[in-house]
Amino acid sequence: MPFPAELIDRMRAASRVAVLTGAGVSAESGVPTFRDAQTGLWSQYDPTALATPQAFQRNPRLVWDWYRHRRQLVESAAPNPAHYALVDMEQHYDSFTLITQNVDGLHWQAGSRNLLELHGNIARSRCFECGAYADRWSDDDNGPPPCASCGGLLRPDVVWFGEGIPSRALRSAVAAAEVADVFLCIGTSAVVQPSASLPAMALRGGAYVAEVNIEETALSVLTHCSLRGKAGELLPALMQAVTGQERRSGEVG
Ligand code: BV8
Ligand code: ZN
Repeated sequence: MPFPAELIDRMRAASRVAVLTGAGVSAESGVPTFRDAQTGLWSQYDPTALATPQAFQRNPRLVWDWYRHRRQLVESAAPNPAHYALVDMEQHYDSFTLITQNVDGLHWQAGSRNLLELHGNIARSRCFECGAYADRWSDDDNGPPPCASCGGLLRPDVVWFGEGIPSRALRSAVAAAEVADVFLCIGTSAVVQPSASLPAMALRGGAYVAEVNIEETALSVLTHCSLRGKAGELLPALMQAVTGQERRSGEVG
């Protein structure tokens, strides 16, 4: 695919690159995006209504089981060429920050390390009462397991709607966006705040802002260029156009 010359020039000249990813970057790994119609039992629920502390307090077992279902989906998923192209990008630039809204852990699994997980990670759980982390728990059918420290209920270590983003991660994400030479928005509907404000911060900081998405989003009009297509296809092609090297797909590091 021919990329806009200015995108290639800006990416070749850049020393600081920041990337914001959303659920679309994991779609080709078979992980349903947050707004994809939920399947089976979960099709009757609005995810934004389930991903709240109120929903957990009202029905801890329902919310826990929803995350158990999503954890199982993620456990059978593997990083796709989009994740690996972002690992290449991290190794190509002196200063690279990957900011993700995803909670599936696939960026880390692919080999990304300068990674900010703004919304947490469903592979981890912590106590709803005392906040103590649990690195393992009984994964049976009895709803949220008890906290080993205080007996409270375990919850997924994700940021729910109405909860604050971890402040250190958010500060680092804002700092990276404000100084970026190039800011890429990959596979996000750019609806959820405060993540959705990062591209505008990058623009204000003078960054060249580009988007990769299969459809137009609220962000598209803000960007210098909005590439229509799948992240798993466009990102490897973009990195090849910028560096002239082809990645052997699936190789980490
Ligand atoms: C906070 C974890 C304050 C849980 C998630 C200001 C204005 C308006 C609203 C607010 C505001 N400030 C706060 C709010 C409220 C709220 C909010 O933004 N609501 C929205 C619905 C309007 N924000 C919050 O509550 C945040 N907290 O600000 O609190 C505060 C401050 C201090 C102290 C206390 C409180 C917390 C937000 C975090 C919520 N948690 N996830 C879980 O996952 O279960 S967000 C969740 O939704 C996901 O993590 C994800 O980030 C988000 C969905 O967005 P996307 O990732 O973009 O996914 P989506 O499905 O929408 O889109 C996928 C895209 O991919 C599509 O565009 C599609 O076209 C594209 N695509 C698909 N396939 C491909 C592709 N693209 C490329 N290739 C493909 N193959
Ligand atoms: Zn506890």
